[in-house]
Amino acid sequence: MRTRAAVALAPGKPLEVMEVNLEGPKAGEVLVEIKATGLCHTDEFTRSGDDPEGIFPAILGHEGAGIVLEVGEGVTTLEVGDHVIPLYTPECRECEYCLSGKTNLCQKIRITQGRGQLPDGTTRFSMLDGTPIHHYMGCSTFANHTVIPEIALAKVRKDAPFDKICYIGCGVTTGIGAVINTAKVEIGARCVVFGLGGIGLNVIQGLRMAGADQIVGVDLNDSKEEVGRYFGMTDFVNPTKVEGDMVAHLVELTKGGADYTFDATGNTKVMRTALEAAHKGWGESIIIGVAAAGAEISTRPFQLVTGRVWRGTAFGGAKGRTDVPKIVDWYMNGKIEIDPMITHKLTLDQINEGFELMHKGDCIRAVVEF
Ligand code: NAD
Ligand code: DAO
Ligand code: ZN
Ligand code: ZN
Repeated sequence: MRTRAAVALAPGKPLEVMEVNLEGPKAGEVLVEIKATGLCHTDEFTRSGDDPEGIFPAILGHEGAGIVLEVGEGVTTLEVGDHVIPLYTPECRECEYCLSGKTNLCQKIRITQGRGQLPDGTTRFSMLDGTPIHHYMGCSTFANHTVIPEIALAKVRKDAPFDKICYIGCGVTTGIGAVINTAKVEIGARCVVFGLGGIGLNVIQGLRMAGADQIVGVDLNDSKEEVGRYFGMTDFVNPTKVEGDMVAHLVELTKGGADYTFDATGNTKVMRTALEAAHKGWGESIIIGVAAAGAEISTRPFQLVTGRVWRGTAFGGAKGRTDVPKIVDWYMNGKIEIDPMITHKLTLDQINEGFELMHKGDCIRAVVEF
């Protein structure tokens, strides 16, 4: 078949919206009509050419929602008409990682996914002249139709709006999951969140849901205070306005250090501040932000010797096929909010405007609707 897609032809270039060929699903694969997709910083990281592992040409996008149009041979858990959210972290439920009970990093299709291919080592997308187009994070949601392995699709309820639940495919789950699955925050905790963007605001609403007593938000941009407080932030700190040492300021504000801190900036200096603002003896700091290629983190080892813990989280530690449908229920039942975070809606033809919006302070999430 043919479908319309925004194709990343070369690093650093705007995406080009065009017709592409799409082969039908092979064994274990599913053809999905994408109804909406969010634009995430990881797409921009690859589009811009900053990602040294970026492969071109490719159809980017990993934060989508859509409908199953066709299933390949052997697919048993999905049928035509099901509503689905693609998962860049699949859940096969049979690999060593899935069975460990210790991680969400399913490795079943890891190697081919990293090469921009489906599990049989080929692509389903190609240009009209036959040149293969790579898949991206196993999802490629910047296309009206895409083919995705069955193990990388979460089946969700049919009454949930695509233009909101697509955000659960990355930002919402990453932020809330970092609180619930990775940090396992307890009622009454004191917490600090660095970076009040599309991820950090979801950390904040996760902390409110977990029953944290103090939720300090830190951002360079004062305009983030209002939206942070809306989602449950109790204190706001702009580091440019703090006189003296930022760690000392946060330790005093949290009465001895935070039980949990979260980096949602991707800045390695912020990651160090986050670790050192955690409470002596038990404070845990969770790295969510993806730092620039080749960047390294540092602190004095004595920070860890004296009981602080550094952890990282991918996709909020969520096992997608199991957890994503529950998060969709939380949204539909009013337990979490998504609508105020979808600040911009675009058509596929406007997708490059979405990447420009991302660099402006007033955009939390831009969503393309097909
Ligand atoms: P965003 O740009 O929407 O938000 C970042 C926020 O951090 C902005 O509000 C910005 O003003 C603030 N900020 C920047 N530098 C700061 C500093 N030095 N001190 C305080 N605040 C600062 O980005 P986002 O979409 O929220 O993503 C945040 C990070 O999470 C990115 O690095 C992204 O790649 C990463 N991410 C990780 C995962 C994962 O699974 N671990 C998933 C998705 C995104
Ligand atoms: O299993 O080695 C692996 C790869 C897991 C990829 C997880 C990526 C999470 C961070 C990227 C940001 C997502 C938008
Ligand atoms: Zn993302
Ligand atoms: Zn697995």
